[in-house]
Amino acid sequence: MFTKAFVALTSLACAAAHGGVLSYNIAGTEYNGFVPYNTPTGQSTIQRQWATYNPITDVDDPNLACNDPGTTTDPQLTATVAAGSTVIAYWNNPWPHTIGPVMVYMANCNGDCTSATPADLDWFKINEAGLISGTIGTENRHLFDLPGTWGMGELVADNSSWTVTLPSELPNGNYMLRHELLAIHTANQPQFYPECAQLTITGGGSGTPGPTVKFPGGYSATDPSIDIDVYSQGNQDNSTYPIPGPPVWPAS
Ligand SMILES: *[C@@H]1O[C@H](CO)[C@@H](O)[C@H](O)[C@H]1NC(C)=O
Ligand SMILES: *[C@@H]1O[C@H](CO)[C@@H](O)[C@H](O)[C@H]1NC(C)=O
Ligand SMILES: [Cu+2]
Repeated sequence: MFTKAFVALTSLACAAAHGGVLSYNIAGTEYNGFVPYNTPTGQSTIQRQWATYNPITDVDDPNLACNDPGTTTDPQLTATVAAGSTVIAYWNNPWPHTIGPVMVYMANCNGDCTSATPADLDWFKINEAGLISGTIGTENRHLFDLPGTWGMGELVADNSSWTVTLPSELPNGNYMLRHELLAIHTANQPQFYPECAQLTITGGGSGTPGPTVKFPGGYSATDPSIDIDVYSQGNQDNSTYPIPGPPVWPAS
C-alpha cells in the first residue's frame, strides 16, 4: 500500500517536470492530441502517438523524429488546411522549461502520411526561435548583462503555446508537421521534445522546400548548441546561440 502510493507520487512528479503538445488549433479548428499514459486503444487523433512526458536525450535516438513510439493512432486522422494558415500548438500548461530554442519542421510524406515512417522522412525547418535577447548564461554577472530570453521562454509566456504560419509557398500534398523544443537547462544534457501531426495542405504554392535533414541524423551530439553548459563562466557573456538544424525555409 505504502509502496504503491510512493510510486504514484514519483511518477506524477516526473510527469509534471516535462511534457509535450496536448492539442492544436489549426486555422481556427481545435484538434485534440494523443493522450500519453492512456491506452492507445480508442484514441484517434491527427497527432502521432507519444507514450510519456519524458524527453529524448540522445541525438541518435531512433524516435527523435516523432517521439516514442511515433506510431499512428487507430484510425489515424489528418487535418486539412490551406497553405499560409496559422497553427497553434498547446503544450501542457505551464510548460516547465524556459531555456532553449523552439523549432518547427515539416516533411512531405510523398503519399499518405499514415503509412510514413518518421525516420525516413526529409525534414525542412519552417520556424525557429533561439536566444532572443541577453546572454546564454542565466546569471546577471555584470551591470549590463541580461539573463537570456529564449524562444522557449516566449512559449511559456504565450500561454505555453506556439503560433506558426504555414508557408504559402508550400506545394499541395500530405505533410508531417513536427514541433520540437530543445531544453538545455541541464548542463551538457539536451532534452528533445518532438511532436508530430499529420496535415494535408491545400491552396498551396510552387516553392521547393529545403534544405532537408533526417531525424535522427540532422543533429550532432558535439554541436556546441546541443552539448552546452549554460551555467559555464564563458556562456555568461555569450550572446550568440546558433540554433541547431538547417536554416528556415523559405528564407525571410
Ligand atoms: C491557453 O491554453 C489553454 C490550453 O492549455 C487553452 O485552452 C486556452 O484557450 C488558452 N488561452 C488563451 C487565452 O489562448
Ligand atoms: C557561444 O555559444 C555558442 C553555442 O554554444 C558557441 O557555438 C560559441 O562558440 C560560443 N561563443 C563563445 C565566444 O564562447
Ligand atoms: Cu522536463
